[in-house]
Amino acid sequence: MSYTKIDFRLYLITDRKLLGTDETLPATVEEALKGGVKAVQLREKDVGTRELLNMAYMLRDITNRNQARLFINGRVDIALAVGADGVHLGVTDIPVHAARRAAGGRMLIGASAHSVDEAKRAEDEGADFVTLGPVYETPSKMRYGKPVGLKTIMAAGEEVSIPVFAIGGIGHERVAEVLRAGAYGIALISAILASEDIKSSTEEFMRLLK
Ligand code: 3NM
Repeated sequence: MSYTKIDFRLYLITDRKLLGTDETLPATVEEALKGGVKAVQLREKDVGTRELLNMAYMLRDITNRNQARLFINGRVDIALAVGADGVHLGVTDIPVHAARRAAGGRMLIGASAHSVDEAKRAEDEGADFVTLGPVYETPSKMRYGKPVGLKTIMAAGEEVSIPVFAIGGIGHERVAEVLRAGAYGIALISAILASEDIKSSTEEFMRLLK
């Protein structure tokens, strides 16, 4: 099986609410890119369409300059408008099959899954990869439900053919075990965006994922 389309193992998701008052999202993402991250998902759920579009243009510019991929959470229209590499869809967004029909082969589609069944459905509908979690308790995110644990990552490895990114509470100390459980990569927010030194935190993840 070929995963050549998914040429990254670390998937950084944004949440500008975690940034300090003197930090901006573009500058912070750029630090992570300098640290080696090659895929960024713009996920800012509470902003209006035009503000989101502006953020997307800014991140497109920065990710292009750093040869990194850009995904837009939930919004196929914005992803197409800014020439993003892909879209990332949650279970209440436009379904994967409809996004695939709209975007054809022009865009990568990532999908959020919270169980092996959801991951399988995403694959059947045409997703290129899934995030699966929350694997661990994640302080900000009890809203994602109870942790699904490593056993769900292991089960997905048996039943799902597209790459699975473990998400939810992933820090440096968890990388080895999620990879051992069969995850292709990791997706995360706070272990990079809330760290004191964004670039060196990212570099450490890159080293652990080698
Ligand atoms: N999705 P952190 S958990 C955005 O389980 C998101 O689908 C999840 O943040 C899911 O790396 C999550 O700070 C939050 O734990 C990830």
